[in-house]
Amino acid sequence: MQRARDVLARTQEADGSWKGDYSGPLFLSPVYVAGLYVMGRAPDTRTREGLLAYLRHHQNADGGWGLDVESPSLVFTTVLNYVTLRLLGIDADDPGLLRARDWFLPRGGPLGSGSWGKFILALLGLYEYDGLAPTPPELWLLPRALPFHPSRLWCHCRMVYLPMGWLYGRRARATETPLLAALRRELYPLPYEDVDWKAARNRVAATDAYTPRSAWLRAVNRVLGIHERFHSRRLRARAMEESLELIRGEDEATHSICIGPINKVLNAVVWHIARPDGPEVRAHLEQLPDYLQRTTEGVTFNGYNSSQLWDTAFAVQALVASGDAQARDTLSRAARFLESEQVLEDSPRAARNYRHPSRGGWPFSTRAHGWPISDCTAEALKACLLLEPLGLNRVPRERLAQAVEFILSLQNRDGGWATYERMRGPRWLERLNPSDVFAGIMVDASYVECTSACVQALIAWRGAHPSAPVGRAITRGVDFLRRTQRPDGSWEGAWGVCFSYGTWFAVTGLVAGGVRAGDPALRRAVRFLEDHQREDGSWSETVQSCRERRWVDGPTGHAVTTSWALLSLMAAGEGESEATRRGVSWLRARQDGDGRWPPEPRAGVFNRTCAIHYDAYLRVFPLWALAVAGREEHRVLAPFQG
Ligand code: LAN
Repeated sequence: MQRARDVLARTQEADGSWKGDYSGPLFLSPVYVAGLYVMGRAPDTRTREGLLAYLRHHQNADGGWGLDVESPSLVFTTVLNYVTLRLLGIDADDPGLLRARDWFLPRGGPLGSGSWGKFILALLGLYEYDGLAPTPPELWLLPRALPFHPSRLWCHCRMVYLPMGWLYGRRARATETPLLAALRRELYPLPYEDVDWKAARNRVAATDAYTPRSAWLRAVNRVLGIHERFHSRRLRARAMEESLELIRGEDEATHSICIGPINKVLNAVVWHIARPDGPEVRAHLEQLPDYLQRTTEGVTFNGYNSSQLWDTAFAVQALVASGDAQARDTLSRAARFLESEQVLEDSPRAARNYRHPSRGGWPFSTRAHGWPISDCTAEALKACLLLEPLGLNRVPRERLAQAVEFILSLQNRDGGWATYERMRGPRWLERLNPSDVFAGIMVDASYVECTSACVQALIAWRGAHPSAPVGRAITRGVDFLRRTQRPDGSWEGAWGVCFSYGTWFAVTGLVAGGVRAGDPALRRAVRFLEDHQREDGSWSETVQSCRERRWVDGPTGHAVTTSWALLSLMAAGEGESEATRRGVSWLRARQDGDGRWPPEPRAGVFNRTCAIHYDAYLRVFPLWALAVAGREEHRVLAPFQG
């Protein structure tokens, strides 16, 4: 534990946070490079070389690229990364590119790509807009009360489709160059002129069709296609203005960082076209490098501007569990970071921009990012409340109370919590998911992770302020956790891999909520985990679990999975069991001499298909599990237990 604590202390940033690699997806760098190209720009030499090295490193043996660095090849990412290498100056007869072409041509090239790939190619002039499912900006002008108004979509989804709608309305297209003309010849299995674009709308290769297009979606696309043929110009102009205004709102609320990597780039392209060389473009270009990540394998585009707040909140909890006396300096610097990153006001013109009030919340990365999240707020609040009795918390009481208000304002009618907002749209909207490659992107629904974190934070708050009116919210949250247990005793995680992650949240949430060891729900969870323990005492789960929605082991044990399993077992009252003892021995034996655990597959995921790297998890969760195992009372949140 001491060595693991030292590793955390050594890797802390000057501002008190932990800032690490948040890479993994392989569709983000292409959006970045394509966006720059449309804007008549290119990455600087060092970045260019890094991007090339990274893409070369992560080309699969079959010649393609996966959705993420661990996934089998998709047409979407193979075609986009092929184009990226070409835009960065690699020749078409490069052996790596020849292998890529051999992989994607039999699958139709761009014609087989998931829909977002087609859109980026259209922007580059490598695909015709006629071959896209329409994304008319007029949807924003529909009455807000309609269940499918875009403001009801999950914020990440609506913020991607907002600039897409504007760019679609404009039929935006890069200035023609000889390279683009050559690419149109290289990418397709038939001459570009002979492509049947209408038919191409409905085409998608089997590798890219994770979420099949429903009959509903096909019908909606037909209606939108008819609208596109006959739409009124005046209405289009108004819709374009409205979209641009909302894009401006997003830029203002996020200091041009934007909610995520895709709308970051697309908004920049929108401004490049709407106001070339205007102040908006300059502001965007200044923030773009925030998303670049230098790794030992080269340079890539991160999934967020950072994961700093999230990692810091967890690091604090692990360090406190391991004994604060040895980590006071580290904790005190972390406390300063937590203090400086709370969002203190609502975003500008919040209602106009369909934004939920933000005051009191914490974001995933930094305050400047401007989008606070339910569970990030909850984990930060838990961390502050743990620091309070140590005399290290710096967030004043009124501001902690605002965080509690923020959490309460986000509870859904089903008792659970979603991510950034309350659930706004009906569940059937998921049937209209047009992305092909992702699942669960349409509505922000309740998740076990967010719900557990919020329940635990409210319980911690009540521990410090017994008269706080949070009892009903807690009870409803606990009911939600109970209701979502699967028949096999597990919970399915949405943002980490997968059942071990979900079960850790659910069990610790239930136990914090007063559910006692021996309760049938906990007993079933314990049985589930014991059933998945490996011969050597470890647990192992891969992102394939999320894709297939059943537990899939990796070839070796994983320290992060093992830690989640152990933390669950100990919280459920199994601190002295044989399974726990064997798991702890495995975890200890796995630690290196310098206090680290060896690298292992990615433990983060989103939208059920894409793996993402949480750099701090390997430093935080094993320490946390060992810390709890070393205590007499194997409790996870000793001070708060309800
Ligand atoms: C994230 C990052 C943080 C994450 C947690 C807070 C850990 C989670 O508990 C709730 C969901 C959330 C906020 C989350 C949602 C999906 C995100 C935003 C990401 C995984 C980071 C990147 C991903 C985003 C959707 C990537 C862009 C792709 C699209 C499909 C729009």
